[in-house]
Amino acid sequence: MHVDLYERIWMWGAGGIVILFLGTIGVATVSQGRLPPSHVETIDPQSVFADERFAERGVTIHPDGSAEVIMIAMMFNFLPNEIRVPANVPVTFRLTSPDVVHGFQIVGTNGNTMVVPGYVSQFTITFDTPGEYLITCNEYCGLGHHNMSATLIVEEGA
Ligand SMILES: [Cu+2]
Repeated sequence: MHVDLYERIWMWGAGGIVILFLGTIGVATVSQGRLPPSHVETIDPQSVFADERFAERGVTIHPDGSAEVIMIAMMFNFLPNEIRVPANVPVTFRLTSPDVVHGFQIVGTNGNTMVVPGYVSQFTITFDTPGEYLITCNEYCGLGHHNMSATLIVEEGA
């Protein structure tokens, strides 16, 4: 079958772009630890506040030194609104929403997830630079979306 030369060039060009994009994702996955959110755990969005997993919110330090943060993202706030975690230990964030889809982005870090009603979003991250970090909602969630933020304070380890 005859394929025109220009057609052939475009086909190889388009194929090359696909390989370049997939390669970029592959390199970022391996070298920067970028992973899609993969924690599938469901929750009834109507009873988030009564659910024992989210009844008590805040930071828990486990005996092995790692930390766990329980947080609710809702219109138009994060509960709790200010959290303190130690540096250089794995910090596991567990989030859910009682209303609409929100975002949870720790600005300047790799910590970023969607918070979808009906699901528990979970990811683990280690902060090696102490300081104050801004947490923002990066999914448009309504009229107060631009005010939806929280503060993360990473403290020097003991
Ligand atoms: Cu929001």
